[in-house]
Amino acid sequence: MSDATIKGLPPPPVKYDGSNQRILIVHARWNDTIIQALVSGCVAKLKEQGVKEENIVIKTVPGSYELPFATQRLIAGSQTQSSVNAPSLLGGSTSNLVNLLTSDDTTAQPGQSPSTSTSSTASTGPFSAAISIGCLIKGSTMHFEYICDAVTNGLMRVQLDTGVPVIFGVLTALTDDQALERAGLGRKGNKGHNHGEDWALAAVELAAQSAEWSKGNI
Ligand code: RBF
Repeated sequence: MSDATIKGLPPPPVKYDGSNQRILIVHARWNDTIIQALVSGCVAKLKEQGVKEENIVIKTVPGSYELPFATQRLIAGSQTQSSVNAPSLLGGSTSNLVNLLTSDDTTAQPGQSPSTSTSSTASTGPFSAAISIGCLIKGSTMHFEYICDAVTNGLMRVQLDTGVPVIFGVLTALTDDQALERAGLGRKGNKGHNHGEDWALAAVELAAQSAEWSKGNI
């Protein structure tokens, strides 16, 4: 029997270049096995699209309910960080500018993860896109319904309010097996597919397109 399906995402029309992008991943820690697989798949695919490891910033929150707040605050924080680090052409001294241009400190501190590196190749620009990752699995109370609703609406609000694309990386599964299969970890002869990979592609695509749209290139 054919298992062909009409569902799903076809490959993008062009390969988008993530080499100038700074991407935020915020993930919940609930349902850790699923989350770890989704985040790994997402990071690997971001790198395949050219995003530099040092420009992938990973932050965590306890559960999915915390994702909208953390995503919004981190996007705002990256905009503050960007303006604090921008060289001032009016007030800054020439020697500061020269130092900035000639600085060759590209070494991360020992034990530092790429995302917290102070390497000068790491961007301090505002995030080009955010990927908010969580996994909700239905239990016996109404928590699932309320959290799914709040997180979905919250993340949509964050992207529309900030103008920064926020990718909806939240699995809303009715069973453990549904969640495992959507993280590429299925255990019933069907490994499924790691949706974290798709979220990475969506982030790079939206970041690239949004940057062009902002310049009036439609
Ligand atoms: N967070 C998740 O990310 N996934 C879940 O499946 C999940 N289930 C929850 C079930 C219950 C009964 C409770 C109380 C919380 C759950 N949370 C879950 C945590 C939630 O997103 C949040 O971290 C806490 O409610 C604290 O705000």
